[in-house]
Amino acid sequence: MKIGITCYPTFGGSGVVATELGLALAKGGDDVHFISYALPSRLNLTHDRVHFHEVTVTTYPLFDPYPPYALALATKMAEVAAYEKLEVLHVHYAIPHAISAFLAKQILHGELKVVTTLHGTDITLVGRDESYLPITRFGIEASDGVTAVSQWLKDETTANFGTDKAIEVIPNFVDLERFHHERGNIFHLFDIVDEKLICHVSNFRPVKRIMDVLEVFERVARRIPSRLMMVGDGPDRSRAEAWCREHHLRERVFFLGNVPNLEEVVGSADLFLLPSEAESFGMAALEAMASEVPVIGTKTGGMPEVVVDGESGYLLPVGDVEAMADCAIEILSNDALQRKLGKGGRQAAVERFDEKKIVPRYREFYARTT
Ligand code: GMT
Repeated sequence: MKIGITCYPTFGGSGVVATELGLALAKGGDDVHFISYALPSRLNLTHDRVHFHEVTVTTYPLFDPYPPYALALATKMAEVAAYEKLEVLHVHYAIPHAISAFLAKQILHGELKVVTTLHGTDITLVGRDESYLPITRFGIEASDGVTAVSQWLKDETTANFGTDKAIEVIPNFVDLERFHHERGNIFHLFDIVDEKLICHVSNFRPVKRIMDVLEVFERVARRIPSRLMMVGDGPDRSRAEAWCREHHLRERVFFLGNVPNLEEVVGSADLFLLPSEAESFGMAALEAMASEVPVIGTKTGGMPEVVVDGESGYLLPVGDVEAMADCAIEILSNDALQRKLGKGGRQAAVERFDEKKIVPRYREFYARTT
C-alpha cells in the first residue's frame, strides 16, 4: 500500500508509535510517506520505501503571532496524497492532524481515506479543553476510521465527546529484537559494581510526575546501593535537577537526555518507574517489560492494560511514593522476584504487544476502512 503518516516529530509517545509503525510497514513492503514539520526523532531514512515531506509554514506579518500550521499541513497532505497516490492517510494525535486531514480530503474532492489514531492527551487533556472540544469531536467523526491505543482511551473518548463513532482498539507494540534483556554496557559506562540501576523515561511533563520518581528513589537509595537514570527531557527537568542538588543526590542520579541507544539503557536496568498522573497506555513501560525489567507504575488510565499488577510489576495509587518505594525495595532485594516480574513482562510483551502481531492489524484496518 501507499500510506501517508502524520505525527508530532518531537520526543513523545505518539510520534514514537507513528514512526515505529511507518518503519515496520515499510519493512513489510508498503511505501510510507511521513508528513510533518520536522523529521520524527526516531526516523532514519535509510529504507528506500520511507520518505519524508517537510511542512513549511510561510510567514507573513499578518500571521504574527499565529502562523497557520494546520492549513500548511493540509495543503502538504493534499499535495503528497495526489502526487504519491496515497491509499490512506494515517494521522496520529487528533489535534490538529485529524482536522488538517479532513481539509486535505476536501481539497481532493473526497478522494482520500483518513485514519486517525487517538493517543492520550489529545483526548484527556487538550481535546477536553472547551476551546478544542468541538473541533476534536469533529475531527474524530469526520475520519473514515478511528483507532485508540487502549480500551480505556476508547471508553473515555466515547463518554467525554458523547460520540457513537466506531473506535477500534489497536494497542501499541514493541520491537522485541530491539528491546530485550541487555546487561553490561551501561554498567561499564557508570563504573557500577554491585549497585542496582533504576530507570525512568519520559518527556518530563507534569503529567509524568518526575518529582515522584525522585522521591521514590531517595527512599530506595537509603536502603539499597543504587543509581537512577533519568532519560528524556522536558519542562520539569530543571526543577528535578535542582532537587537532586539540594538532596545531595547528584552523584546517584544521572540526567541522560534523549539518548539514541534507549534499548541499552532500559535493558540494563533492574527496575523501571512510571508514576504518571495519567497514561492512556504507557509506551515506556512496555519497552521496559520487553527488556525484562519490572515496572512500578500507577493504577491509572490504560496502564493496567499493559502492566499487570503482580505479574510484570506493581501498580500503586497516583502519588503514593511510600508504597512505591516499599515495592521497589522488595523487588530490588529479592533477585528471584525481580527475575519473575521481568520474565512476566517479557511474556506479556511477546504474547500481546509484539510488533509482528500488531502491525498487520493496522494493515487490515486500512483495508477495511472505506
Ligand atoms: O504525554 C505523553 O507521553 C505524550 C503522548 C503523546 O501523544 O505523544 O503520549 C501518549 O501516547 C503514548 C503513545 O500512544 C502513550 O503510550 C502514552 O500513554 C500517552 N500519554 C498519556 O496519556 C499521558
